[in-house]
Amino acid sequence: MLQSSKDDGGAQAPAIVLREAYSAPAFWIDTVDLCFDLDPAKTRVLNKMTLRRNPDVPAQALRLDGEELNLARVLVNGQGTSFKMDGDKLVLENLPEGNEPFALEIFTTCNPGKNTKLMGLYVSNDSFFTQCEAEGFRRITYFLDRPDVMASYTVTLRADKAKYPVLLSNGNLVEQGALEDGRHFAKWVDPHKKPCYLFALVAGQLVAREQRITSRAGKDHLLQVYVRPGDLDKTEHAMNSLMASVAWDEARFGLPLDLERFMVVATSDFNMGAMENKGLNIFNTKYVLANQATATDVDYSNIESVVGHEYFHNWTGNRITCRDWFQLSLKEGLTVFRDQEFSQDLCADPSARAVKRIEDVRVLRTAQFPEDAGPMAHPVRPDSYIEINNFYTVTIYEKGAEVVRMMQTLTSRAGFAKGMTLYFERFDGQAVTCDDFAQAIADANSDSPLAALLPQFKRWYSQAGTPRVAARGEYNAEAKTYTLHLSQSCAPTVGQPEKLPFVIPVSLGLVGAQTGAALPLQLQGTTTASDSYLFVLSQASESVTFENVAEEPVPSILRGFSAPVVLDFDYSDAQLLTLLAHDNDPFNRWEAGQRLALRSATAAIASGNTSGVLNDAYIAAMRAVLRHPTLDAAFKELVLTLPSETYIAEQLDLVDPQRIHAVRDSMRLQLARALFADWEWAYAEHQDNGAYRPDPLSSGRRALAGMALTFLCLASTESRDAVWPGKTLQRFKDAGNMTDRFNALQALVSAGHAHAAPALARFYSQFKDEALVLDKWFALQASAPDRGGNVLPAVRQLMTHPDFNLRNPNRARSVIFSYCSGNPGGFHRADAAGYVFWSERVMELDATNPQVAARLARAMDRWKRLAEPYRSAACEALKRVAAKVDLSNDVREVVERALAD
Ligand code: B3K
Ligand code: ZN
Repeated sequence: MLQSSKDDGGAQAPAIVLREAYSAPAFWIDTVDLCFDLDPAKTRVLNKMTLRRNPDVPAQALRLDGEELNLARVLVNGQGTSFKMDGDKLVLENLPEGNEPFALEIFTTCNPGKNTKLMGLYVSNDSFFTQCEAEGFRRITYFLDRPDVMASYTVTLRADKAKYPVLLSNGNLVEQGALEDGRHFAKWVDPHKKPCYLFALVAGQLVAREQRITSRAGKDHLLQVYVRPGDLDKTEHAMNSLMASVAWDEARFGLPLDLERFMVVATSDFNMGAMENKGLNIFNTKYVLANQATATDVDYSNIESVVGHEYFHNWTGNRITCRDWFQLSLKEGLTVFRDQEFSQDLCADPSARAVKRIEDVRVLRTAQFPEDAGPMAHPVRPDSYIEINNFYTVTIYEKGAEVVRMMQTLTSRAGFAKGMTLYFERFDGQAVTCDDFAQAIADANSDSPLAALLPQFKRWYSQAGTPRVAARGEYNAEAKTYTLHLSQSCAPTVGQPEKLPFVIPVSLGLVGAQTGAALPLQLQGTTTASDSYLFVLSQASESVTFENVAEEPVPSILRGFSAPVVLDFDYSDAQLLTLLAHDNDPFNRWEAGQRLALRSATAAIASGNTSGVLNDAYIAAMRAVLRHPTLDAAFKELVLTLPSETYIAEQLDLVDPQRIHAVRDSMRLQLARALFADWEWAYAEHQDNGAYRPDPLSSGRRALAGMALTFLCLASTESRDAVWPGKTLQRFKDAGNMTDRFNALQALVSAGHAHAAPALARFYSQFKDEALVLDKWFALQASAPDRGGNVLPAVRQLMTHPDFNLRNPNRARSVIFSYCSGNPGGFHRADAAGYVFWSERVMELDATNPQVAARLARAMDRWKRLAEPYRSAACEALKRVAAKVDLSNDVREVVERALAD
């Protein structure tokens, strides 16, 4: 289906873009002078460029990208010229010959008020915003819309002064003033060359929190966070996060802020989280606005990492950008790695760092591993795509970050920093490739295993799929040696039937099986020992032997999750309990608990017996963790969280979502009941009465208290005991911050207690004017545990609520995605009604916003592993969507890949 051929209707099938087909642009655009007359119904754009032919490319016509534009005029060196249209492209054949620069002037209009795709120039709440990455600039003017064309921009904005008092674009404000008829203008010059995907403008009624800072080098900068009037009291945390980001990049990588003014603007209509436009980041309000009354600890921490992420793009992405979109992970993987490191470095103690690492790995495993095993599997550097927006994936972002992390592991923290310095020395101001990046890191570390194995290491960029590492241990009690045998494999993925071995850094430790002591690791043939050892697995199978191993060890393998692989080791329950109690690597300590729970879950799913799933030893171990005198509360909360339904499903060849749901529910109830007194203790012990602070320590305490409340409500509701539900309702009413309030509400909803309905009603009336809080209210109901099929009717009802708005991506996600992707027990219905709902919503959304629709379409990625009757019903729903005639390329690519053999 994916060939570029005519289909039955005679329409052109979507074109496949191939990485191998890259060729340099035939023209360079050196300068761009844009003048906007902003009007929601008809915005006029005058685009004056200087171009020159690329001498390295044979002479040819200029083919400019455009989309949904009305073309009024084209002038070359001030003269009218002939042009033609080839589909959406504007083709100019009669351009001056030779390599001299020439002027091209293009005048177009567009309709931002009708732009429901939220790509290009659009209107949100009576203000103008832009989103150009990946290919939105062509919806603003005709251009070479590709990241390797970098130009200097001057932008003049003109608009009605009363309606649009604030006029912003990239760079520095050089001039502003009044015009006739109540209009005004502002002129901006960006001192840095940039690809057009980093262009931005904003115009509207906005107010800013401002902060002046001085860099280490003594330069002054102005930081601004723009929001709607009334939201200023929610900008302090974003500003603090921005200041922390500026300081961190200077301290850790020697990368200073390169602009006099750095602006962040929030909008409530945004397709994703945020966008790193040069000097003018545009954010979803969800990742800017927070105060303790409206935002939870999780919101605070997301804001910190997204503000960091976009800021770090200023160097990794903006100063050095991607040659083409296949190199997307060059900026995204690296920048995710940087924001992860930033959040970890902000943690005061090692256990909080470990918590962040575990959270990141949880995302990787529950979202990226399934992607790697499903129909949309692609390498970190893909080889082809139909719609690039479909490739802003967890593979490009999170697996890409793991690849960069492995480079750091193989070169050391200091070595990696040296590599980054070399990368900027070589490529600052250029559009480059993933190969260029890896080469720079390796060249700066010529003695490292990365340099020795670079071509093989780069298979992480070219081969899709999650490798599996199988390990087996042998202890020789007489010789006091321990040998670990490791082998690797990787299942075929779409278009890649055979895989070659990867370079896999395996961080190792040994824990005494009897004593629980950390055993020193002394590699055979060496004389020194250390607490852990980095083994670099590069062959299909290899072994490593340690000497002077005093007692039989339990191996602690893949410490800190040193590589994005699945580890198979046939641990006994006793061994896992030893690691859970004693491993000094917190990641593997957590992992041991997850393995134990997973083992019980899969056994119960196989046998169909849902009672008494967890054994006494596991429960005792969980009690010991919960009551542990020194472990951090956030870490305890992670250990006591059972593996998610999605993660459990990933371990099975045949997935019965209802069975998984029933087993996990029963495990939760068992934990609630067996540890009832411990949960009461934990709740009492983790109350904070001081001022609210969203730091890791206090948010960990709130998270554990919230978990305790959830379990207490659950057990009490089942046994019809009114005490804890009553206390929870009181907590909900009295809470001094949104985290505690929402945790209490969630506890009542997830227990299905009668107090839930009045609490939800009260919550709504209290927060009906807070859009982001209403999103939580919608999402909580759409992801509530299903009881007798009640969630789907509730979701349909929510869609008729006066505050529901399909056009607002946050609201659509809070209801539709929360149900289809976040509520497996409610979604996978034997009567197929969940899938019918999904297909209706995908088609409905596709008509206005294909990008958001294509995200929703991904909810069915793993349909082929479903048991009957789910499998056939899912297939039918996919076919229904695929059969729609005017489907976008975005959704078509996703559903056709899902249906392909
Ligand atoms: N670079 C943007 C993502 C753009 C998505 C376009 N479909 C945000 C980020 O990763 O920082
Ligand atoms: Zn990014």
